[in-house]
Amino acid sequence: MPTIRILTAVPICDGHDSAINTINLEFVRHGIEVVYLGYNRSARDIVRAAVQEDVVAIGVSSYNGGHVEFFEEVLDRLDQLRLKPMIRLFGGGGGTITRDDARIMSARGVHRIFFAGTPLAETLAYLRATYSDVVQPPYAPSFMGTDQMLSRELTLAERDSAGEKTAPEQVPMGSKPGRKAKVIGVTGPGGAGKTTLIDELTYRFLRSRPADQRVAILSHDPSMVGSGALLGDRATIIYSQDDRVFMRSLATRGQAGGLSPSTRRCLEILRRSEQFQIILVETIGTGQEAIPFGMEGLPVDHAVLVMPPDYGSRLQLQKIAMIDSADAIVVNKSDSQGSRTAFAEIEDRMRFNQNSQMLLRTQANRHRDPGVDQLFQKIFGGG
Ligand code: B12
Repeated sequence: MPTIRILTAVPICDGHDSAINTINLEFVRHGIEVVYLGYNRSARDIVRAAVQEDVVAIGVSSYNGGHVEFFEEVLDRLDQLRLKPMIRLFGGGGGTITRDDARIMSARGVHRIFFAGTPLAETLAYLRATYSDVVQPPYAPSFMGTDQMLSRELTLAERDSAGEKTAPEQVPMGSKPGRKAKVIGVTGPGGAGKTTLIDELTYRFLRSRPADQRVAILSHDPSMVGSGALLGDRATIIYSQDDRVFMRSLATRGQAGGLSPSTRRCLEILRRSEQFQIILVETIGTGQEAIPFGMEGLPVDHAVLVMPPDYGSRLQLQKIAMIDSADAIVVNKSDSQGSRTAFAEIEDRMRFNQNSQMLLRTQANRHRDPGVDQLFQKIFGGG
């Protein structure tokens, strides 16, 4: 049975995210993969993300009172992309969505509204009954070159890698091996700031490169027991809301080491699409033994290890395998206590390595950080 992948979000001018956070977790606990876009999101952002993530449905949690118009705008945008029948829209908003409103919304194409007091089991049963057997077929050639087509190729590759049923047609692998995109792998322990760093690098790419250049991001999150996953990096990577960015979230689906069983194929599809100058691959938070990139892992042009300053004692550093193979090691959160010591200890640890690695200090959570500028210059290179 295909894994159900949905996208959830809270509309623009709305910060009521506690309901959707609860609902997301319930879905994930029951095997659903949920791409969470966050709160205060426009209809345009929601539809762009739904396309790139190739979800079967969008769930919107709306409390700001503008639900009739907002849901309609989402549907209109899906319609413009010829996706309205394929990606369904459902949601809730407690007592702010009345039954009369829901009737209007339903007449305009909203698939289901959940009212105040609905048991979570009922929302889950709806997902299972409606989306369990949806097997997305490849797109018709008229979609060639669109993000829809590309993201469907990724879906088929993901399903094929997981041994799931795919549509009867062959799983496409893009065209010829094309112009080379530069591939940058970003890894490191959970909480080091990888996602924020990627957001800042993406911002620099958008700002400094010509408007016809695009960047792709393949981001990973861990699958939970029961095989659902909360794919939440889009909520942090705010520059993924730019049309020049194509972002896809992958769950690890039981594979150890930081990547997913389909990463290699997905990367190849992105490369062969010839749409991107740069492809960023972000692992989940990794452990000491993980070497997700390089000779033993996914081939990349540059492997970046992001370290938090609070890794523990100096002895811990001896055990982190990626320190030996990363091209760049970044000590992030350089404003935190201990970052100078961390920098010195890692520098010392790197002395034993034969290869020419670079060590940088960054503070990715502030704009215009000179350390991030330096990293960008070194690994993205000239336009
Ligand atoms: C909690 C809350 C807050 C918290 C929000 C915390 C957070 N991070 O979410 C705080 C205190 C911060 C807050 C602030 C505000 N709030 Co407020 N808030 C509420 C409150 C009390 C509960 C909403 C809630 O989370 N319910 C819990 C969920 C789990 O249950 P539920 O709502 O019944 O939803 C069910 C279904 O609808 C369904 N569902 C809901 N969403 C989805 C989505 C999907 C995909 C699915 C499948 C199902 C589903 O699942 C639930 C399960 O049964 C409501 C009043 C109320 N009783 O509804 C006001 C309410 C929504 N807030 C209101 C207002 C006005 C505000 C403020 C503007 C107040 C102010 N002047 O500052 C601010 C705005 C903040 C912002 N940035 O947007 C108004 C909105 C009025 C309107 N739209 O006409 C309400 C209705 C209160 C009122 N009666 O005036 N609020």
